[in-house]
Amino acid sequence: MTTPHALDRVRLVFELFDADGNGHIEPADFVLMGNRAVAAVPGAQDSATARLLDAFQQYWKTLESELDADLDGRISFEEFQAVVLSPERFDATVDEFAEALAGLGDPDGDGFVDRPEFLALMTAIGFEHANIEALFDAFEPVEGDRIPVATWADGIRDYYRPEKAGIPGDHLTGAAAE
Ligand SMILES: [Ca+2]
Ligand SMILES: [Ca+2]
Ligand SMILES: [Ca+2]
Repeated sequence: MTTPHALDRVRLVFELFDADGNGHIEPADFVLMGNRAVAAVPGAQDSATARLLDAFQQYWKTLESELDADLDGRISFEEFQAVVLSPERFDATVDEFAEALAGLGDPDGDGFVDRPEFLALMTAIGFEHANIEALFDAFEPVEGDRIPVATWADGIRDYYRPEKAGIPGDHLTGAAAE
């Protein structure tokens, strides 16, 4: 079953993926998002940057093959909503995306994502500042105001599972000041 929070997330994810805001998800949106994310972490390793760009490419290819029902090379919101019907078809893609994004947030490779990198990356992807801060806090940062890379990666995976409820990622939908 999906939950109201999950449906909010589906709408938000669609709007985020439609990075140029033209009402459809297309390859250009993923290029735009990838470039923004990479620019957000100037100190990132080339390998981490390349991995994220590949993950974005793979994400588009999976969306296209799974959801482009009318085969016009782009995903409308109607088409996108089918993502909730069988989210497991996206598991491998989301998994790699989650690892790649969280990994990019750890440029010094110590296994932790500091708040500034988290803020920069999530802002680049299109989330609102207050929501990002609330999400970071919900991940219960440890000493040094940082979170384990794995915590963030798990959070991304949960976020893309429509059946999940009461997760930290809910801070990304609606008002952040709860
Ligand atoms: Ca678009
Ligand atoms: Ca289409
Ligand atoms: Ca780090």
